[in-house]
Amino acid sequence: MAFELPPLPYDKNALEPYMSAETLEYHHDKHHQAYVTTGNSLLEGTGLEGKSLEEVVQAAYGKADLAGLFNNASQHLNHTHFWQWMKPGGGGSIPGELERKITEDFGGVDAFKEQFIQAGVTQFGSGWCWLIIENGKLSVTKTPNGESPMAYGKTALLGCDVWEHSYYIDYRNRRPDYLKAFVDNLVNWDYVADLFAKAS
Ligand code: MN3
Repeated sequence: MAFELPPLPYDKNALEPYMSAETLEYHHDKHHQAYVTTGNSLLEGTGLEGKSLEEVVQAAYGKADLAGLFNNASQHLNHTHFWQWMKPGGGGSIPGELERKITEDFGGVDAFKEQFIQAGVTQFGSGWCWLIIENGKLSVTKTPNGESPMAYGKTALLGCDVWEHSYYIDYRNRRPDYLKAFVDNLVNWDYVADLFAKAS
């Protein structure tokens, strides 16, 4: 099955002022589209054409001859979630069961937010920061470039893209400000809670 660019689940200006329509024009219409287009051309002839996106990502991970396919397919998977990890009027209250689990595993919502932002700030160069669940426990991690915990079968509940293309138009070099706006004003906690429920 060929990769396809999913439509944004909201209007391009719906995340303003925290993420501009211009950022989404570049990030969704050009960057994500490029991962889809390049991924499709690199998928051809690999024998992985009939697999799901997740299966392609996991099959290509760590294989030198499939590195290009991995980068593009993994970024396609990451971004497909990323658009849903945000919503207009996001941030705010966290569904009860997830909030309790965050408090249990991090000591509080603010402590989680601090760790998540810190992971994004300290990811040197391009990459992502993540909230994952493993063996019933939540933790924060970060990955370089197009890699994600999903590449090695872990469950990502929330991820934030810290490639410069994600924030440079709106925040220039101020990655910490972008991450703070993401956790305080953009996160779609209902989507995170759905993923949490499926993983529990
Ligand atoms: Mn990106």
